[in-house]
Amino acid sequence: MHINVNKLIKHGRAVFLAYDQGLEHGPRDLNGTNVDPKYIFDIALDGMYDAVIVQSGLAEKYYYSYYRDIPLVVKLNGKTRLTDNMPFSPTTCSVDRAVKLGAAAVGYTIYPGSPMEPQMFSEFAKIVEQAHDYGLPVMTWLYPRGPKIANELDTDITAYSARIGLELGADILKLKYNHDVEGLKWVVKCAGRAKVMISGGDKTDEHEFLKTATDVMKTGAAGIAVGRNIWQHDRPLALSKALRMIVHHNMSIDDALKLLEEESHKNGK
Ligand code: FBP
Repeated sequence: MHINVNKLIKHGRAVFLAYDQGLEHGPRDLNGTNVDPKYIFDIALDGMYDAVIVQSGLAEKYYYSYYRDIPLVVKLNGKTRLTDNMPFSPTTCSVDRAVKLGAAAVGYTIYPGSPMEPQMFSEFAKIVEQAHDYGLPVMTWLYPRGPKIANELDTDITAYSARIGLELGADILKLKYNHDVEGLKWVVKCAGRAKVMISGGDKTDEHEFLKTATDVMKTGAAGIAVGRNIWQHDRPLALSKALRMIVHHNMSIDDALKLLEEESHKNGK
């Protein structure tokens, strides 16, 4: 079966825009502007993102105006911050429904180290089988959490998570940045032919965010799957352009910061 990863990760590089935080974190992440999913789909379109990632509810109500222009990743599980349960993200959508919604890939979070790991592995195995039968790539969020995980950003743990994703059949791995360029090179090696994308994390200043992106792109990673650092920014399109130039064209941090300034003056967004 041919798995069509190239539709999302062209020439081995990609920038995805993630917007599942309304479920994962709740409205505390949102403001009067970015609370509207249309605002995020417009950033994905105008910012030329390689894919947009949402839960099925947002895909159903908003994606139809964008389906010709932006590949869609439908998240198939999710959880809230309102429970004290052990790290586990229940299924919220089937592969079949994601296909009907126009998905170019499906996404699933695994928490390696969670006492619920066996259940996540067996759910994930079914998802890989079903998605790959459709030729759809599977993107996996690998966020190590559980009693034996002292530091979820530890390089060995991140490398182990990457390997878990590869072994279980994921095509794209979404990992948190371990803040160690040399260590991340090892993580990317452990991921083998699965593509590594690094998540954006909490909103930070634009210099630090773009510097992280340039560091990540030195490691062999495929790109960045970012949410809050873009759509909580007051000039999301200018920042998106700078990010895209770093990921797709190896732009230096100094040139990216210059570009950000120029773009901000041009259109104010
Ligand atoms: P950000 O770039 O905003 O950090 O988004 C990345 C992401 O993986 C989201 O897709 C998800 O909602 C969130 O992080 C979950 O992070 P956590 O489990 O740490 O709250």
